[in-house]
Amino acid sequence: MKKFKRTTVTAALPYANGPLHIGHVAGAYLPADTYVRYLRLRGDDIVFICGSDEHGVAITLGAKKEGVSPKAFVDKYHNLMKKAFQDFGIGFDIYSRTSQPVHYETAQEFFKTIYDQGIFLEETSDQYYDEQEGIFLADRYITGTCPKCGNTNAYGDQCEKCGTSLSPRELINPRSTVSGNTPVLKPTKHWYFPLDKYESWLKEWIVEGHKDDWKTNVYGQCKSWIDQGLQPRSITRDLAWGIPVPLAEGKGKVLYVWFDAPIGYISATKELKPNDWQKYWQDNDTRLIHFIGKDNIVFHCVIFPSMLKAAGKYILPDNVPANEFLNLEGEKISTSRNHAVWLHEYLEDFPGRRDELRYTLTSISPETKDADFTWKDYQSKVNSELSAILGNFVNRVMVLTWKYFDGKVPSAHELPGTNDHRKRILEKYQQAHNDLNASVKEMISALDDFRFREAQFQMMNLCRIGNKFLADTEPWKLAKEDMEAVSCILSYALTVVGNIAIACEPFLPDTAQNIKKQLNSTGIDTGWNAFWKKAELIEPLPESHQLGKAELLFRNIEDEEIEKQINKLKKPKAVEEVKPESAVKPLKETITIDDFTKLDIRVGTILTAEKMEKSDKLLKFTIDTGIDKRTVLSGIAKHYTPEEMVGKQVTLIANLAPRKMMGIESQGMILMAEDADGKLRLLQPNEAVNPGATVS
Ligand code: B3M
Ligand code: ZN
Repeated sequence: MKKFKRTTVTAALPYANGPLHIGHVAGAYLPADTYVRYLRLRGDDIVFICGSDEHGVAITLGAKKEGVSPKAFVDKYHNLMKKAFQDFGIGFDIYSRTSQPVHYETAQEFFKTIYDQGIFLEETSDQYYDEQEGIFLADRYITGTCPKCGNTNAYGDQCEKCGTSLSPRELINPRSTVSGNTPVLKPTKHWYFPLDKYESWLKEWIVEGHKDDWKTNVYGQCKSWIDQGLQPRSITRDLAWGIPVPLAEGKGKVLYVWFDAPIGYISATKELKPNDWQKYWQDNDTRLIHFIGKDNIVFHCVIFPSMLKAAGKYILPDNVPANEFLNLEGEKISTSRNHAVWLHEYLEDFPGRRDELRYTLTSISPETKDADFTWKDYQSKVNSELSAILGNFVNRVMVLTWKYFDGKVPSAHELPGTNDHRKRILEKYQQAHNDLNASVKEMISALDDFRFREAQFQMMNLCRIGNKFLADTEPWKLAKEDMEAVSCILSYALTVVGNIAIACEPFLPDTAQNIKKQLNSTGIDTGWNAFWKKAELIEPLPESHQLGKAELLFRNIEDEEIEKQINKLKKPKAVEEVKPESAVKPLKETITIDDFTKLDIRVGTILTAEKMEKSDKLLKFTIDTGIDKRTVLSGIAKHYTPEEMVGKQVTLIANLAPRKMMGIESQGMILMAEDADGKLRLLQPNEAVNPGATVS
C-alpha cells in the first residue's frame, strides 16, 4: 500500500433544509469522526471538512414550504445543524457553508478552468416548464414515476427509492412538484459536462483500479453505472437561487447544485488553510477520503472525480466508504412523517449521553446493508454492553485498587514460586495478554478498512477479556493469603484499563476522558499514542501512581425513558413543518344556523367494541347515548383497536337515518377529525360529561 503524507477527510455536506437525524449521523458523520479521531491519535496530518449545502431545489422548495426566503431558510438550518454537530462532538476542522464568498469564487473559477479548455458542451434543448409558476422544472421541481423501479415519487435528478440518477425527461408521467401541473416543453440553453468522454478513463480508474479496495456496495454501484454507458450531464440550471454561471451568456442561470457542492469541500479547505490548502487537494502524497451515504455514491465516485480530472492538478478520492441506509423501528426514517430521532432532541433528552448513541449507531452501522435502529436495542446495548461490560470492568478494577492499595497503582513484580494458584495466574495473564494484543491488531486493521462495527467490537473485546481475567484470577479471594499475587493481578488489570481508555477514544471520546480522569492520567499520557503506532498494549501507568476517584461510567437506561421515546415517534409531526396548502380540503358551501340545528349531536360512551368480520375498516360499537343503547358502525379500524375504544367518550350524530353496512344497521355516526394524510382521531369533550350531553 502506498504511503501517504496526509489525509483529507470529507463528510457529505448536508442540505440546510432540516435538522439532522440519526440516519445522517450513522450514514456519514459518525464513521468519518471515528476515522478522523483514529488518524489524529496516530499523529497523522489531516483535515476534516464539512459544511452546509445551501443551494439547489431542496432549499428553494423547502423555503417555499415554510413561507420564508431561501436565505432565511438556510440560515436557520445551517445554524441548527452546526450546533447539533458541535453538541454531539463531531470534530470537524471546519463546518463551512456553500454561501461563503470563497465558495462562490472557487466554484466559478473551477467552472471557468474547465470551460476555458473547451470541455463543456453547450446545447439548447426542450425542457419541462411550469406555465402557471413560470419556472423551468429541474431536479426536485419535477416529480414522476421512476423508469427503473416504478416509484411514483421519483425526482427529476434522482429516485430516492432505488438510488438511480435520472434526468427529468426520463420520468414517466412527469408533474410539477410545486403546482402538480403537467409541464410543457420549452427551449433553454445549458452547459453539459461530457461524462461519456471519461468513460474509458473511469473504467480503468474504478472498474480496474479500485476493484479490491473499495467497498462492494460502492464499487458495484459505480460499475453498473459505468457499464450502462455514460451521458453528458447538464451542470447549469434556470433558477434564481445558486451560484451564477460565470459567463455573459449564462445570465439568469446558476450552477447545478451537484456541480458546486463537492467543490465546497475545496472551498472550505481554503477557508481553513488559506495559505496551504493546495497541499490537501493537489499533492499526490495526500489521500482523499469521502464519507457519504449511498445516495451520493455516483456523484462522489464518478461525476466529481471526472470534474477534478477535467480541471487538472487535483488528486482523486482514494476511497469512498459509503454507508447504506439506517431505518428506525423497522420503517424508513421520514422527515415528513416525523418518523425520526432528531439529533438535537436526543441531546436534550439524554444529556451527557453522547457516547451511548455513538456506541449504538456504530454497533449497527449500515456498512454493508441497511440497518435498523430500535430504542429497545439502544437500551440493551447501553445496559448490557456499555454498562455491564465496559463500565463494570473499569469500575471493578478501580474499586479493588482503592480497597487493597489506597488507589495507588500496585507493583507488577514477578510472581516467583511454583504454587498452583500462582502458576494459574501466570497462565491466565499470558492468555489475556495474547488475546488482548490480537484484539488490538484486529481493531486497528478494521479501522484501516473502514469496518467500524468490527473495530468497535474488538475494542469491547478488550473489556471482555479484562473481565474474564478478573473472573479467572479472583483477586478478592487471594487478599488474605497472597497480596503479591493481588498486586500483580491488579497492576495488570489497570494496564488493561489504561489501554481501554486509549482504544475507546475514536468510538467513545467522552468515556475515554472519563476513564482518564479516574486514572488521573493527565501529564503521564504523553506517550500513550504509541499504542496506535505499535498496535499492541502499552504500559500506561507507572507503579505508585495515584488514581482518581472511582465513578460509574454509565447509568442504565430505564424502561420509562425508552417508552417515552417510542411514544414520541407516534406523535404527529412538528408544527414547524408546514404542509403544502393543497393538503387542506377546500371550504364547503355556506350553511344557515337552521341547517346546523337540524343535527342532533350527542356525547356517548362506548360500552362494547369489536372488529367486523370481513372488514378491515369497520368497528362495531354499542354506545350509551343517554337516550338509549345502540349499535353504531364506524370506519376507524385502521386507527383504533377495539380494546382502546371501550370506555371512551365519543361525539355522534344521533339523528342520522339508520344505514345498513355489511348486513348490520348503524344507528348514528361517530365524528372524527381527519388529517390531510387520512389519519383519523376521535373528537371528545375535554372532560368527561354525562352520556346524552348535547353538542351545539
Ligand atoms: N447535499 C446531498 C445530501 O445531503 C448533498 C450532499 C452534497 S456532498 C457534496 O444527501
Ligand atoms: Zn427508482
